[in-house]
Amino acid sequence: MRGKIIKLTGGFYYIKSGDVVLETRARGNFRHTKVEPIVGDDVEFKYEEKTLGYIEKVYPRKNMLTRPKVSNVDLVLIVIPVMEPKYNLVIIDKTIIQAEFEGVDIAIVISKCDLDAKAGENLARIYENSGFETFRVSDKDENIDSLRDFLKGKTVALCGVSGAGKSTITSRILNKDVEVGRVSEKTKRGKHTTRHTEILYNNDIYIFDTPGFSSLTLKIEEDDLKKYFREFKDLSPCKFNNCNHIKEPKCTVKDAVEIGDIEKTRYDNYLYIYNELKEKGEY
Ligand SMILES: Nc1nc2c(ncn2[C@@H]2O[C@H](COP(=O)(O)OP(=O)(O)OP(=O)(O)O)[C@@H](O)[C@H]2O)c(=O)[nH]1
Ligand SMILES: [Mg+2]
Ligand SMILES: [Zn+2]
Repeated sequence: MRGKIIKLTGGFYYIKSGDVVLETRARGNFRHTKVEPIVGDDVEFKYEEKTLGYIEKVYPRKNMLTRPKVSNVDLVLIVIPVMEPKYNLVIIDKTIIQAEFEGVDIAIVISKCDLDAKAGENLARIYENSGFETFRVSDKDENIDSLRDFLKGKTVALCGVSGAGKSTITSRILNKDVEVGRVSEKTKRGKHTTRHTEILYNNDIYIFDTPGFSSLTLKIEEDDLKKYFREFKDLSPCKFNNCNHIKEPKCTVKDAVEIGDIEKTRYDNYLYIYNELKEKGEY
């Protein structure tokens, strides 16, 4: 039988095949398939009620993300809460870099806009000006319809810290109940309510609801970092064609930051991440 892995938990794969969801044991699958099956994989499997069966083959993947570890994704939707928990734009930009590196489309959702509409507008402006489709939403149904229209026909992976509102958004988009957590009063952090990655779906949208994370290690060279900032690309060339846009003279990126054509926070994060990658390379 052919199907799609929609969940991995407690040693079982859950495989959607047509309209039914069947369980297979995760143990031993690796031996049959050579590659470790992950959520999102289209697979060929043998099913038997008594033994639960096993996966025989993983069909070629369109792509594979490392954080969350999922495959066959059309769009990474990065969720940034205006507050509770407070966003960290360095981690957001690292998440964007990782998705750009993996070659998957990206869109941005600013969540919890009911808590601070002004902050929502400011955040949205940063990412719109940097070339990303951006939505401002809240659990009061603000813009949920236009986000749903945008997601139609897509398989979407949600990314963002614990408590950002990923499960809430999934629930609103699909009109389904999804377990939602709380943000701690004391620490203002999420409680890692979603523990495993699971695909939730309706007729025409598949959403990977994923556990939140609070750090990300990039495995790229600092000299390649500039390739993953899309707003650096539309400018006329710098004086040096290997310009890293740091201290080099006649740099059009720095000029664009100066006159406000490139968002300062994005450029500052670029410098920060560049230095971090450089230091790491010096061990
Ligand atoms: N005020 C407000 N609160 C929201 C909104 N969206 C979500 N919340 C609250 O934020 C908390 C966390 O929401 P979740 O949807 O569980 O967040 P998550 O990103 O799935 O978190 P993890 O599963 O831990 O990664 C819950 O208490 C939600 O009720 C919103 O638009 N406005
Ligand atoms: Mg969740
Ligand atoms: Zn430059």
